[in-house]
Amino acid sequence: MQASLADAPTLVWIGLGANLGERDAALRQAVQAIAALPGTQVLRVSSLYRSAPVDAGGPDYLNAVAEIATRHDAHALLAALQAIEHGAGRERPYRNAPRTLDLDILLYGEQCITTLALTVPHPRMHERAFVLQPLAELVPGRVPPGALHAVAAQAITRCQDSGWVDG
Ligand code: A4P
Ligand code: MG
Repeated sequence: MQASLADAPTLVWIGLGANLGERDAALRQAVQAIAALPGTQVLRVSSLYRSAPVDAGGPDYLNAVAEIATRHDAHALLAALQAIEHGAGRERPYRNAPRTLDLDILLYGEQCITTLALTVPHPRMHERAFVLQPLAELVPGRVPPGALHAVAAQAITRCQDSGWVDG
């Protein structure tokens, strides 16, 4: 694992979501697990947001966005995030099923990536207030003008500052 790490870190934004189980605890543990990845530092985490499911059913979600610096390439990072999801009991009975933890790579530096396993920027992020609002808190410059207005009808409430990362 260590040998595959790049010399220089890349700034990455990760979307976190959960709508089953202890949602708050799952997101906090996920942030800790990301921070424990080799060559990876969690720089900032947005507030927590409570949001109605979009294109999905089940209970309300808790969502947040984490800003990290990582020396993992994007596919290695995806694999690491999927291992964290698995550790949180994530099951995939059908598309957009309720979940104990979802970790999506929203932005990986300035890169555009299209492979079978990975599309970055995340292909649906600009349709979703639960991504755009926490992302805009951290990096307003990465949210296109008018994008927040376009999703204003989606039900979402800012809960609190996460207080998960010092600074
Ligand atoms: N994949 C491709 N690109 C990416 C990427 N940038 N980041 C592939 C992460 N994964 C990416 O994902 C399916 C496959 O997408 C992965 O194997 C990976 O190779 P998944 O997490 O297994 O399945 P999913 O969760 O059904 O897909 P995804 O893309 O996470 O779903 P969405 O479109 O993000 O929607 N409503 C609210 N309020 N809050 C939510 O968090 N989430 C969803 C999930 C729907 N509605 C929601 C929320
Ligand atoms: Mg996902």
